[in-house]
Amino acid sequence: MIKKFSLLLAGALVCLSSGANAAETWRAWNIHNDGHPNTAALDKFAELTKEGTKGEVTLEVFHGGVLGSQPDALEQVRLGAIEVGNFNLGPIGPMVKEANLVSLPFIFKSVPHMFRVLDGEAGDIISKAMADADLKPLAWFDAGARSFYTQKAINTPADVEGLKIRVMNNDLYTSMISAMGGNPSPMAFSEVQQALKTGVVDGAENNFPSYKNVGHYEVTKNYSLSEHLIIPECICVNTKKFEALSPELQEAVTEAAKEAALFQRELWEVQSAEARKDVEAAGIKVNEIADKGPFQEAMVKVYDDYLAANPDMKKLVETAQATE
Ligand code: BDP
Repeated sequence: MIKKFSLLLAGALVCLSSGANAAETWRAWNIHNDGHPNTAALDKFAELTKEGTKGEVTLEVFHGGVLGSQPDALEQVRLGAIEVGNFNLGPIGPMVKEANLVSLPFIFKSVPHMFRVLDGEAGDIISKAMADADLKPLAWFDAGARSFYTQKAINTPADVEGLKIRVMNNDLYTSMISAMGGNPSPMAFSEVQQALKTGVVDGAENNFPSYKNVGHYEVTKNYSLSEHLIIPECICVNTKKFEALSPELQEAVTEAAKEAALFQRELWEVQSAEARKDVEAAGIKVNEIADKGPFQEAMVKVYDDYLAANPDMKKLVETAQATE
């Protein structure tokens, strides 16, 4: 009897350590609420993962940032306390140097250009560096372009002078605002609306869906189309958790992520146009900037300082710039 029991126990241990049949439940972090394209895309990712892995991997998605701020959630995924998240590459830059490429203002000519860079050599280098840092990207989401919103319209870099502008956590963004004479204020996304309302900051910058979805448009009157940052987002997973899956399950989860990303990109196109219309209907003035040249010129110092401090990033920057 004892022998039989120990054999059974040994068998169970082998099974557990190989991970063979152990069904997994992964926690997924999302900062956005209902009505944002990424929320729908993450629900889709969960559905496709369950289907593709035949229930071997189940995702429990936590929307609305309830598992913490983005920098905290990134640390949690790196530690494996949360398995997966939809992250913006902006706050990843301070953790993974290569990912900072995308946070250089005006590095991409357009969203399609950004995807071409990510699909090429530069994208491979960024993906590998992120995976080495336990943030393996499985697919890329569209996050449009970020523009400034403030009480008065912004047409030139001089209009930013003296304004306190909220930015995401990344020194490149503080340099970007300082280069225009503004006062950068790094702050968690969840605090921005209150900060705008109480005048702690004079403005912020984001894409239309985020501007609308969390009510920032209720407390700022002008959205000026500077489009200074085009930052991709990822479905990123803790590398060790991912690699502990069988090759078949890895493939199924990757497929689910890629399909969810295609779904997200379609949704993004429709819903960001809708978000723009909605805020305009609510009285927001969307201000076209006739000439973005002066903004780009103001960023020369940001590039110079950045490359002087990070000479090893020069090649990656050149690769992105040379991508058609
Ligand atoms: C949104 C991103 C989100 C960021 C947020 C921000 O989707 O990941 O946290 O901007 O500005 O567009 O913090």
